[in-house]
Amino acid sequence: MRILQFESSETKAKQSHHSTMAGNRGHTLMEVGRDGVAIITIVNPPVNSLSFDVLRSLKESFDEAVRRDDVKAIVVTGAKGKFSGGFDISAFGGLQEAKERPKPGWISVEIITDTIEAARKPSVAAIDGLALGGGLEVAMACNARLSTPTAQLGLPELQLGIIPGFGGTQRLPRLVGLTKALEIILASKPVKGKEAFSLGLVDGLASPNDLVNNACKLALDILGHRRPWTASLYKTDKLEPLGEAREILKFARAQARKRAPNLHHPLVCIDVIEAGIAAGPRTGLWKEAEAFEVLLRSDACKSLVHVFFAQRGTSKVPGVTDRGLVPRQVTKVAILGGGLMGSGIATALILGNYPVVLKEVNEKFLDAGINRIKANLQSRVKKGKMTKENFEKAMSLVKGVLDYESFRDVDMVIEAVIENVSLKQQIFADLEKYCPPHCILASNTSTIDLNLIGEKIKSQDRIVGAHFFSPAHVMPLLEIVRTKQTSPQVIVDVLNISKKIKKTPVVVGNCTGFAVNRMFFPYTQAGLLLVERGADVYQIDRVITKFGMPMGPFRLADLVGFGVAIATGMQFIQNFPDRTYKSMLIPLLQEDKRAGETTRKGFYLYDDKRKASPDPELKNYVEKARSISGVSVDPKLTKLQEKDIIEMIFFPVVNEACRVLDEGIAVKAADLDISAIMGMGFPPYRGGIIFWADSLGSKYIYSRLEKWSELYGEFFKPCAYLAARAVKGIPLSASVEQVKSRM
Ligand SMILES: NC(=O)c1ccc[n+]([C@@H]2O[C@H](COP(=O)([O-])OP(=O)(O)OC[C@H]3O[C@@H](n4cnc5c(N)ncnc54)[C@H](O)[C@@H]3O)[C@@H](O)[C@H]2O)c1
Ligand SMILES: *[C@@H]1O[C@H](CO)[C@@H](O)[C@H](O)[C@H]1NC(C)=O
Ligand SMILES: *[C@@H]1O[C@H](CO)[C@@H](O)[C@H](O)[C@H]1NC(C)=O
Ligand SMILES: *[C@@H]1O[C@H](CO)[C@@H](O)[C@H](O)[C@H]1NC(C)=O
Ligand SMILES: CC(=O)N[C@H]1CO[C@H](CO)[C@@H](O)[C@@H]1O
Repeated sequence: MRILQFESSETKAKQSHHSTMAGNRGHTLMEVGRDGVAIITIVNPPVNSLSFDVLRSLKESFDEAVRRDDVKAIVVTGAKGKFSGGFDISAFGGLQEAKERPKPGWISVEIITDTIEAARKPSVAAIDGLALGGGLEVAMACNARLSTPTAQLGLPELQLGIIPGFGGTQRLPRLVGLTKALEIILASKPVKGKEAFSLGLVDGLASPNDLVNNACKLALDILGHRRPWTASLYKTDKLEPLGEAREILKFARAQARKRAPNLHHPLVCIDVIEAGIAAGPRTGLWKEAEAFEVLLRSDACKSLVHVFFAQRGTSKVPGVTDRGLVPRQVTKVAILGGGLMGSGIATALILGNYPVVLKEVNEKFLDAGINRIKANLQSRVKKGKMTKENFEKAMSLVKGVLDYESFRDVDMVIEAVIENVSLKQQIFADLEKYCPPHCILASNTSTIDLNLIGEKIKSQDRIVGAHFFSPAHVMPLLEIVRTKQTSPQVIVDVLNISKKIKKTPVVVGNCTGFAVNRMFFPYTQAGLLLVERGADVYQIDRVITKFGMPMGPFRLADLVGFGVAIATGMQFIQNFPDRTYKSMLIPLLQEDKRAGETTRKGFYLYDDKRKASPDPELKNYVEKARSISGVSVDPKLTKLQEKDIIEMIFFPVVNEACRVLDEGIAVKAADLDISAIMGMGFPPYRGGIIFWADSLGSKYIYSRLEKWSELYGEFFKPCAYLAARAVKGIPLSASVEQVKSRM
């Protein structure tokens, strides 16, 4: 191992402090070893993100390294085992509002290209942990790269509505070829060090301990012409000839349009890459800088940056996670019920490395449950997401049982049996008997009141809802449902588990449908109301899909199945009679054995491959439903504009979301944004349900709903929460305190 020897007279560690902005956000450190290699370390915890301060300091360190006679070569690395997580995302807001706007090209041309890549001394990036976004772009500007086999390298910028802005669109294709570069950039998918090496993105691999040492040697080898001194920007050997490149780009454009027809920035990214190939990398760099500036201020970028922070903010719950509580160790989890839900939850847990006990009522059901888990895992093996070896390991974490004997040392139980109150009450009484006193008692119930379930037992502070979405091992959201009695410790514990099993948690209160299903109940309801008054089922679904939802309300009802749809409908009618629209359309279809996709007939007809097509017969059912309701066709609603359809379907959803906030079911508006995106597939580039609503304005939404409630009834009536914000013209995301302060 290389020991850095420092002589205080010769070697001065340099720390830059540029405080032009409020506070200092990171810096670089430079140390020069006896071998004459300057090691520049990026320091900005937790992920060494590239703030303006870091970038300025990086330039200064490079300038100094080039100037100093005792420096022969340069190594760039990141502090504490992480190269860099990329451009500081929290600085986006400042850039968008032009608080700090550096001149275009200051970073990508002046620093990355003309300072780092053009330095008269060779530089090597030593990459451990992660080199993402701007981090990888800095690394690509060095003359060579070494990484650890497990480091993550990628350009995830498109996920944030922008394109790589520090030369990534130009250098990545030149290092790994166009096809692979497009794959990495368009899918925002990082590659591991090992793969990066096989692609030519890095020039060698090293263990974390040898990394910097080997990088220094490599830098000196480059200086001594034993290894090539390469500027990535001018490499051409990996780049396809222009004609071939144009074909690849054409294909990529078609793919991008198909995958996300509403997104513009992936196409801009492809254009910028093409500009560099056709007119040279320097031109490409300037195109990239221009496009970056424009995209940074786009609605998609603002929305996606909001989502980035909102997603990380769901696990911050006032009054719960700010008390200094430490999550307790959970080493073993029991699951009751090996049905669709139970086996999905078990799969999610073993994927998170938790040993699981699965209890069923008899051998037959137990076998079926275990087999479902097996099938879930096998499908991952098939997709290449899991090795055969890890499959065996995962299966060994499950133990099937028929009694409560092995519940004596479990730390958490998740109940996922059929929805039957007296059965669930019996189960919770048994659990209290068999499980240790600290054990968390969770239920996957969607419709039954948790307080009712816990009524018969003493340990109500241990009861919590864990509402997974189906299929539980695939869907990313977990609603953690607390009652008034649930202890903060239990919530902190479940938050910790949800992260380990890679779910995004939202903590919600107890109400019919919790946050997601309650907010989206009016989605189908509004559709039914419009159809009974003359709108077209298939047009509604088309417009809503074009807006960005994975499915319109009718295709979704088919997927869920009318049995479930009617059952949940009843719940809502009971709990919110003032605003449920009672249509007979779904019951009429159900009566005729058209119960949705599983019966191959619902609003659509389904072929062998479950492809949906419109059914001309549907209009007969619509007419029948109409005559039962006694409503007549409104000519205005037969020729709605797309904008009207979108608003008439989603404003009732927004209205219900406002009630969810008003009742304290969700603790903050951003949590509902994430719930809508991860629970219902609301398009993230619109920022989530409330963020989108606020882009239209509370006043506008209120006035539209008010008008429709006069025309079409209570269903549209704007709630008090919405009214209070509309009156003052302030956002729906404004808290009660914020509304008060605007008096
Ligand atoms: N510049 C880019 O184009 C770009 C795009 C996506 C992600 N990233 C970076 O990659 C990192 C890892 O991504 P992930 O999805 O695995 O996230 P993650 O949630 O795993 O993030 C890891 C850590 O980064 C912290 N973090 C969050 N926001 C940050 C910010 N603005 N600046 C610095 N640190 C922040 C988090 O608190 C967390 O501890 C992100 O934190 C982000 O800095 C950069
Ligand atoms: C869970 O809690 C433990 C402490 O009990 C902590 O060490 C760990 O980092 C937490 N995990 C996550 C994913 O937050
Ligand atoms: C609910 O569970 C109880 C207790 O196990 C049982 O007696 C009853 O028949 C069940 N009810 C329904 C509707 O399945
Ligand atoms: C829980 O939700 C149910 C159904 O809406 C309701 O009847 C009950 O009062 C709620 N309990 C609490 C404590 O909020
Ligand atoms: C909300 C929820 O997931 N409920 C499920 C609990 O588990 C049973 C048994 O698998 C399902 O039938 C419920 O739908």
